[in-house]
Amino acid sequence: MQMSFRWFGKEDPVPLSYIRQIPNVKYIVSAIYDIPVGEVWPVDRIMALKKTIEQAGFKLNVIESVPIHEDIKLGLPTRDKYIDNYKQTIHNLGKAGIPRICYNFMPIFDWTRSSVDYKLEDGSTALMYDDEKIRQIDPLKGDFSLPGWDTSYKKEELADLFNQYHQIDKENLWENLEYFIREIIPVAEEENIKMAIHPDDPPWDIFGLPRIITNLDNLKRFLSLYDSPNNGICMCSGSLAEDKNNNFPEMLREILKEGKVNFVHLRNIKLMDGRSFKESGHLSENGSIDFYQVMKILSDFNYEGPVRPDHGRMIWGEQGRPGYGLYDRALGAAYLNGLWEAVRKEQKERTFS
Ligand SMILES: [Mn+2]
Repeated sequence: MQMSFRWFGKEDPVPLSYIRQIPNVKYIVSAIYDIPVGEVWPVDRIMALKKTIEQAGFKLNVIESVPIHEDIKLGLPTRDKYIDNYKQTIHNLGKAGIPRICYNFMPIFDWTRSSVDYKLEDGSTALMYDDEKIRQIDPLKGDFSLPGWDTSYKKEELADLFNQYHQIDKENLWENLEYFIREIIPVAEEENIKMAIHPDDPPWDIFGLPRIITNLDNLKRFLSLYDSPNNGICMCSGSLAEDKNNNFPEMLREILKEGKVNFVHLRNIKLMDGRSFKESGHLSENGSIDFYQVMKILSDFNYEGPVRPDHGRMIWGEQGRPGYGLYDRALGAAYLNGLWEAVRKEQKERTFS
């Protein structure tokens, strides 16, 4: 298992030198954030990022994310140009020796929450999703902006995108995803890069926009689009467990069985009434996911790929990027390290007794 940590580049308030002091973290997950969606990532920019990370004592093991242009998701005639660009970016990442790419296929919006500073009982703050509040929001009216939204859209552009998505149902989105996957996975194979699709967060339709990477059946359907070790999944515990019907440890086992887990995100969430949930510390008893089970399953399958502690709470007065402060993610890493050591030693004892 490669214990990794997400870093947002030189703008990140958390420096690499601090991350270096978290036990067992030897890998960095990062991206180039100032290249417009759909443009090719130049080799020299990738090499510069890699060099910065290696000079700080890490390996760059996952690019999260290379975002996908809306024209690809919408299946517009212009998609081929953007798919060509995406292929070139995969080639360039391959030239730089990057082994994995994470991406998602959510229309318009990335992760969605109603609050980024919801107060938990212990005085820390966390991201939270209040289903009632989200239902009341019309993203085309008012000045609402939620974390995770691409703020580069003007209102008219957003309205235009919504109109285009009104013509798209889930099956159309599947077709567009399949078209994309059939084009890019052969390139990923050629470059020896493992692709990992991130599940939709939350795993249901938002603002009438279709979402399809949501549950075990859909993960399996996704894998059937193109059977290759290079076409895999980022098993994000928090995103998938937000749906009460999803049993994350069970889903993880199923996808590991198929050998298609290419990345793992580990964070806990606490389910609330209806579809609401709040994010919590990583400890199993603080949330709704049993991380002992999760780590045991990863160990049973001798998972050797990357994992990272996902969103943390804001604790000890830290100011920073919501979900991506240093302290609670470091606690998460330490906790996951402890579970990992225990399950590995248990497994060895079982093998030799
Ligand atoms: Mn995630």
